[in-house]
Amino acid sequence: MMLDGLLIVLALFLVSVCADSGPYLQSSAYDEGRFGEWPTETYRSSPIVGPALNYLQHSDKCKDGLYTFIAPRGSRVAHPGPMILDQDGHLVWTTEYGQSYNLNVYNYKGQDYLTFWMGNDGVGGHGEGAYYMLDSSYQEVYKIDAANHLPADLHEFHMTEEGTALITIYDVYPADLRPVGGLEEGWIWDGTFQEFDIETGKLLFQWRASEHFEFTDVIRDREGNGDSESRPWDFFHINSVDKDAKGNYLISSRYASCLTYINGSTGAIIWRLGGKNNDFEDLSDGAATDFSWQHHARFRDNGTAITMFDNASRGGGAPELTSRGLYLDIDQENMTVKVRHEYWNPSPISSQSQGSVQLLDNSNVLVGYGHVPTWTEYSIDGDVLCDVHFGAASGDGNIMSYRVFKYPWIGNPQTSPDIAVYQYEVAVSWNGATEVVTWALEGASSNSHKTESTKFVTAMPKSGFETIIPIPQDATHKYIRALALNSTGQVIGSTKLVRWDPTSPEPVVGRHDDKEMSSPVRSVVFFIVGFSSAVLLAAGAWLARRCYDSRPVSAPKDKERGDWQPLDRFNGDEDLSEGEMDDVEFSLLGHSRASLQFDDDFK
Ligand SMILES: *[C@@H]1O[C@H](CO)[C@@H](O)[C@H](O)[C@H]1NC(C)=O
Ligand SMILES: *[C@@H]1O[C@H](CO)[C@@H](O)[C@H](O)[C@H]1NC(C)=O
Ligand SMILES: *[C@@H]1O[C@H](CO)[C@@H](O)[C@H](O)[C@H]1NC(C)=O
Ligand SMILES: *[C@@H]1O[C@H](CO)[C@@H](O)[C@H](O)[C@H]1NC(C)=O
Ligand SMILES: CC(=O)N[C@H]1CO[C@H](CO)[C@@H](O)[C@@H]1O
Repeated sequence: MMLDGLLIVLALFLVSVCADSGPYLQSSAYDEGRFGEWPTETYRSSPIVGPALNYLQHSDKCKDGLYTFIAPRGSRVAHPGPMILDQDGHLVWTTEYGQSYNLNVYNYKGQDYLTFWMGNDGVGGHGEGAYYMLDSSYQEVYKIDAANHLPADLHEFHMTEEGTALITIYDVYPADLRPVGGLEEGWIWDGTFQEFDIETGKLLFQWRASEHFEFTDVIRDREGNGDSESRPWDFFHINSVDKDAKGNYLISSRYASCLTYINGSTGAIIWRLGGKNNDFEDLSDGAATDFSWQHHARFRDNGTAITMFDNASRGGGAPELTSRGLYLDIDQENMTVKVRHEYWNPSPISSQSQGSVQLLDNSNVLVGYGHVPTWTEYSIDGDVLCDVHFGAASGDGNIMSYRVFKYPWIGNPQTSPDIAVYQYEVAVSWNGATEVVTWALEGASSNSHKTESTKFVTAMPKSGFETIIPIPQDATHKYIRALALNSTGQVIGSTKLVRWDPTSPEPVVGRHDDKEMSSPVRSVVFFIVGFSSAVLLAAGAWLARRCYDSRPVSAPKDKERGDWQPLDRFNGDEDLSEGEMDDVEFSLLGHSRASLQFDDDFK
């Protein structure tokens, strides 16, 4: 049974595994940290570094054509930034934005946007920054700050049905802390949220926890904070905001271990679920209300249910308590709550911060484990379908993604593809392009850029982030370029025309120009229809044979690149000892080092 499963997985990955060397399958070497805490995928045509994943479980039921959206960060992530991965675990897009959070997709005015937070995340376990909205060509269209000159916090950016945005803010605010043994003139980080109009920035609603909560309502005590403006007490720790059809809000307070339902016109508390002032009768013997330090609370099923990530432990507090995804039925009339489903990882995870729960359209449930570099896709009933690591299980909290989501996505970058040619192989990639189905090589005798002088050489189906295309031994062209073809065989992009000399000891790399717009290419139906099937079949057979010969999937994947040299000196350095690794990473991170001073009780 197990073997059958493995064979199926092997077959699934056979083609896609070829160009990119990952993902790994049930690799203990990976989880023991033998490829480093942050195993990466490196490429020949691009200096971009992608994550290498380890699939502990895999099922066709997770193959829904959706993309996975993560923002890996932490001191061990060499090139942090938002990342899109395809359903086989290959990188689709990333840009080194730095430590970013909460990568999501929202449809706004008929267009899909990537949304994520960027800023200084070293401010007391939350952040001061802004949200960015990138369109399908990865251009920054909106940069969103909070209203009233407040900095946007990293924990929430949620768009409502009406096209307004909900964001969280941690505002330094004076407070009388005598009820909790503090000063009369003490200081707090006030848990604040706003709803505003994205287009105009007009503030529609603002709410502050200190106006509605007593300081004695929360679970976390002051822990030495609150005596000065430079060291406020984060008493509430707001970390999610949702809005229902009635116009009221659902917020999550990590430090009160409760969810609160808030009147959308007055801001008054309507009810609280969990924590010290729970208003619900728990029909599941406590299992529906004993959540703690939770994240990402969302109304579901038109307000009759709630999902959340129940961390169960905080900042190393109780590592024996296991985090779970939680799907609750709530009856707001009779004030009862019961567990509909729980989502438990097969190898118990105690995530000390962050995390998310997403209900997918096919009714699967995606749980992101926040502080732990894992995401798991469950059936609605809680059976594990796919269990994926994006950092070594032996790691120590240096790789995390605040939340993890899956969405459909179409990316048409404004850059053009990248190419590298060495001996009789071409490597080609196009950061962010989702519509490429086939790569076609063209040869030319000069680089005069006259398209009439280029001739078709060969073609390969796109596989992974980077596709390797063998050049036929009888080719005699002096110049080579690769054309990107979409599913209807039309050319949607072209690399530079690069010099090809199979006897050259150096690879030739043709990188796109960072500032360029789409390069002009012939917009005609290429050879692909008809002729293409023959090419694709031959290519597929070649690809399958090549993979089978060279890559025994059960063994730890070696990162041997033959005579190819990595473009970036960090690339392919997975064999460095731990000590050497530190130096490389920190010199690369350089400027962003200051923002890596995490609060010990982060998020
Ligand atoms: C919210 O407050 C308004 C104004 O006081 C009140 O009319 C309404 O019933 C409240 N809504 C809920 C759900 O309590
Ligand atoms: C959703 O809930 C609202 C308010 O409770 C109700 O008016 C509406 O009919 C519900 N919609 C659906 C589709 O059930
Ligand atoms: C509340 O309880 C009553 C009595 O058990 C029941 O008839 C009613 O349907 C319940 N309300 C909801 C919203 O389920
Ligand atoms: C392929 O690209 C062409 C040219 O951009 C476009 O007109 C066509 O709609 C694309 N085909 C698909 C299936 O997207
Ligand atoms: C599921 C789980 O482990 N729940 C725990 C959440 O935290 C509270 C308080 O620490 C525990 O009592 C629960 O057992």
